[in-house]
Amino acid sequence: MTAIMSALYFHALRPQDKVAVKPHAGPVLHAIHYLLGEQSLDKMQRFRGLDGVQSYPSRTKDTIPVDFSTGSVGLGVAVTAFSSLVQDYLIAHGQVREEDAGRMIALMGDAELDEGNIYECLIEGYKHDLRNCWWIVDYNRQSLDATTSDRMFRRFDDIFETCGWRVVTLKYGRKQREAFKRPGGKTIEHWIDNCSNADFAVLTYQGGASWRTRLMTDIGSKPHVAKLLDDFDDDGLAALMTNLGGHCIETLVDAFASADDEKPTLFIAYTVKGHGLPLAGHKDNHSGMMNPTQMEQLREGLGIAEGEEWEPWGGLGGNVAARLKAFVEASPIARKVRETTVPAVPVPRHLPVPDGDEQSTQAAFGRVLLDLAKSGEPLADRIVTTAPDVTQTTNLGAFVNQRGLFRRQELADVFQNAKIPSAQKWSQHAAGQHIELGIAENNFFIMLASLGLAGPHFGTRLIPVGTVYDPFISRGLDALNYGCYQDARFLLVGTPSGITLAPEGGAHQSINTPLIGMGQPNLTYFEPAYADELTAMMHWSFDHLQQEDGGSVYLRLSTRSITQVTRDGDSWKADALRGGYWLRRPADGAQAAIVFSGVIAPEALAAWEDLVDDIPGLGLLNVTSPDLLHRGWSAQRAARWSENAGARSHAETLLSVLAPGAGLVTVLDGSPSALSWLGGVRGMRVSPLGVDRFGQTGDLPDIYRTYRLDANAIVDATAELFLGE
Ligand SMILES: Cc1ncc(C[n+]2csc(CCOP(=O)(O)OP(=O)(O)O)c2C)c(N)n1
Ligand SMILES: [Mg+2]
Repeated sequence: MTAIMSALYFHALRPQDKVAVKPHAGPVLHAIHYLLGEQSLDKMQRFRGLDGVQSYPSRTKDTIPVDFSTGSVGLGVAVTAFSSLVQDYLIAHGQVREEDAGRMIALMGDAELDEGNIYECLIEGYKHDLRNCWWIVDYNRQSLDATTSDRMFRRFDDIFETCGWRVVTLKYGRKQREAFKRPGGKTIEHWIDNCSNADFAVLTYQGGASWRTRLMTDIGSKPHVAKLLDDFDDDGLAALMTNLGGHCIETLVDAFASADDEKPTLFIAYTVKGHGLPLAGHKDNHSGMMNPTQMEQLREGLGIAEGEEWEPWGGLGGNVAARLKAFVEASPIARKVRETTVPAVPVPRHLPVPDGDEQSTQAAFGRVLLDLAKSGEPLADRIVTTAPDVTQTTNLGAFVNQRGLFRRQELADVFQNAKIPSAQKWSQHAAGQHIELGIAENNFFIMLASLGLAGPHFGTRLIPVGTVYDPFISRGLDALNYGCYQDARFLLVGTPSGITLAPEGGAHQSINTPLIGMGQPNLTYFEPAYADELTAMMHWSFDHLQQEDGGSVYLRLSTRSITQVTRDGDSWKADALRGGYWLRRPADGAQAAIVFSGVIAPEALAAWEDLVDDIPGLGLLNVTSPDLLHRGWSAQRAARWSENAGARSHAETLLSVLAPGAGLVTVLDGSPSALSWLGGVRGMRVSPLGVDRFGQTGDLPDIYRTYRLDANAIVDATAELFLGE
């Protein structure tokens, strides 16, 4: 990676290019910035320690410019392709100039090619006519555990070329190519080509003498070979045999220069893992550490005096050091475009609440977006919607009808042209604001991550809104985490959700997504029951996505149409946006409350009405965000050990109206543990209802009864609080 990154950062990179550096090459990136004077000695010395250089490049925690965080292999590769699509979107929308288009580059390991998300990305990239993307493979034929399979040799060429990529293989370094031209050289080249990965690794580890013995045994009798080998001493022979393309600066520089158009390009740079070190080639070297003697030998070999290990130009004579310093300071990385803070897109003061006595949160979501699309608000122009083949069934359709699908080259809606009636316009053009993806949720989440980094990456904001069937969040979960880890900003809508999707059956009914919403950092999860709650949450989200200390938002919605409540003013709203509000306020010191989230509201309300005469002052708490309530509560507990002690959490404020020993019945269409923890806030008894086994098909009343989510179950659970065990 040192040679690859030297050639890239000090030669080939352009100021507007962005690079995802594979996790284990993080130290090289930091070393480059150390040479530039942009990384401190202190942080370098504390590599992998608290406040030191992060083990893997991190956008949010490292202080040098990091274009993409990496760590989960495969994702840092695919993200570059999606960022290139985002760049194309911004160019088409006049937010970035074509001449400022950068290359999105991934530096990757060969074992990353085993990750399925790479191939999902290749297919999606081809559909969207991907350009300006380079993937550079450190092809050391080693993964973590061992050497990789020989059978894949050259298969990658076919796969990538099929998907429209150019493949540039850098197999031999300059020294090798020169030797191959000499008498006997072709025979050695042929031998290398047929050598297995494992054999090559073993010989590399063993060194020059072993190379000689093996080559003499295999091909020593062929014309001129013995003579050619004799021209090299053992060290020279080892250096020749491992002078692969990826270690040769000239070869790398030429290869990068050869790809000077916008065609996506895969560079397969052959390397040896641990090149130049005593553990080179050993299959167990993945976590290999050199011992102190080996470190000393390395230092001496590089001509660096003891105590000068951290000297940026250590080991070089004065003249060479000065020239190298000047070279580095004038190199492309020094001219790299730096990220700046981008002004926020104004959020309208008010979003109209969709009307209708009966509504589902999913339909209301579609209406809010449609109204925005028609509104002429600047915010509407920055919204980009995306979905993995579920645009229509998640109610994005109306927005897409208004704003069109995005595609660089116009593509007419053939059905529309043929005058065949259809509710959904499907014309694609450069001004479109919806990016339709194939059914691969990993791609969807990496797309959201890329869109959500438009501000820092391209200096212009987008407001990404993505919809996915709630259960299939799990399919793209690592990619969702990846987006959040780099603080990309997007609005994620998981819909429909829960066993409320009754006739659809267990495979489509999400159960644990509330826990995902609660557990995922940098993502605020809301579960609205009513259309006005949803509208308030969307309004809040459009602002939150753009705040310096904001984050992404996840809305868990439903297709179940429920009767809306009549409101007495707006006083509920502030509390709803903090995680919960009393839909029916309890009497001071009340002995019990029903606590619910989301679509189960009618059942909770019916149970409350059933019980309120028997349990005077019974409360009905609508938890709009188990996530915010829990975060606030645990943050307040943690704050007891810091300066902010004393501030009461919203959960505690809400529950403090009840009697200290009151009982709670909690209920939601999802894992009961999303709400049952509320009992711990003030030490109350809890009877938790929810779903903790797989669902199945059925009519809604049957399903609610079977899974104990109906009003009767809530009434029973409340009664049990008073009757005891
Ligand atoms: C998704 C994921 N699974 C597992 C790992 C653990 N891991 C780190 S590096 C690695 C193998 C890397 O091999 P390769 O990509 O060829 O890189 P090399 O170390 O050979 O340069 C693995 C399995 C990870 N980082 N991410
Ligand atoms: Mg490898």
